[in-house]
Amino acid sequence: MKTIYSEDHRLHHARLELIDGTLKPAVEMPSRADTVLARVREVGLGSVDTPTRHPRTAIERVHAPAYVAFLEQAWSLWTATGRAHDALPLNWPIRGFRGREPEAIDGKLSYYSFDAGSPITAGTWQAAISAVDVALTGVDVLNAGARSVFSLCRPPGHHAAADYYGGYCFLNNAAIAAQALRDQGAARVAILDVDYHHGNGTQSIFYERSDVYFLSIHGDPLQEFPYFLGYADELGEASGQGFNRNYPLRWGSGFDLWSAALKDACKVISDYRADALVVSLGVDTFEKDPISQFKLKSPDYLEIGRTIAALKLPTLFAMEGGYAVAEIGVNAVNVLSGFDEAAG
Ligand code: OKP
Ligand code: ZN
Repeated sequence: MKTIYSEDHRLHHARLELIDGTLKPAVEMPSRADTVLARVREVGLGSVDTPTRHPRTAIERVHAPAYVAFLEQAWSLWTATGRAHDALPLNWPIRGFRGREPEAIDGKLSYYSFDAGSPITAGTWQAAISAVDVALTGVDVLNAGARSVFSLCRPPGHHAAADYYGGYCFLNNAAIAAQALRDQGAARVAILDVDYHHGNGTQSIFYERSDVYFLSIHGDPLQEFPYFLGYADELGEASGQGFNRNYPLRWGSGFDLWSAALKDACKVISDYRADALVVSLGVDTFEKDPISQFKLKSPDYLEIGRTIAALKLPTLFAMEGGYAVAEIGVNAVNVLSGFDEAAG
């Protein structure tokens, strides 16, 4: 399959993130994408193409225009206050606070985020819109008739909702791709999120809709980030009732439990009669991932790809997490190779 990749991901390079109560080097780093691209080339997965620029309207089909404008301006507002280091928020409006957007940039960072672990840097906006172009160019490849495509997005997107960022995610690449597939003719789109963390942003974007079915396999929110969404009883609301599925798994879960969840999710997708599939491809389920607690092994990723291919759907893989940098290439590309092998 073809890979879509942009060098612009490098423009987002956070120095430090707040983790475990201290500032540590950010785990969501440019070398992650470099390792995946190197592996794509090493195995000869297919051609590597540069994305084309897409109109901002595709982003605003998913994200609130005021939020997109905030992301575009955040760095210049932050540096206008005399700071040259990466921008982080420090407090949030919990129960009883007002939901009004402040004028001050520090207040805006709080208003538009849900964690203190997602630095905004000088190039975050440019990198984020390029990652969207990587996803939307993947949609173009599918619409031109390809069976599958790999959008090597960075920064990731699945934690970003219509109007907030967090979890290293700013614009929701997978959601924007799914919406573009809908807008370009697919009646029903399924999004399968296999990242270790719950795709809270994607779930919330489509929670009241029946035309995009969201399914996620992830660390149990009782134990794992983002903690406040991702339970099994979240089944969708209003018109979206019955079109959302979560598979929370406890810390320490291995491929036996994980693949049973995947098989159930694939049955649901098959019964839904989706026209296209978007896979939020995180490989932080790996046993050696530095911030995660599942126990998947490298060969398991081949099997994931084969299982997804059995759905026989046009499939867009959008890169999400995976922080064991040495193995992220092998693991991500194993999914794609397993898919290609089974798709024939
Ligand atoms: C982004 B993606 C770990 C702290 C977690 C945020 C994780 C964001 C993951 N103890 N901080 O879903 O891979
Ligand atoms: Zn993750």
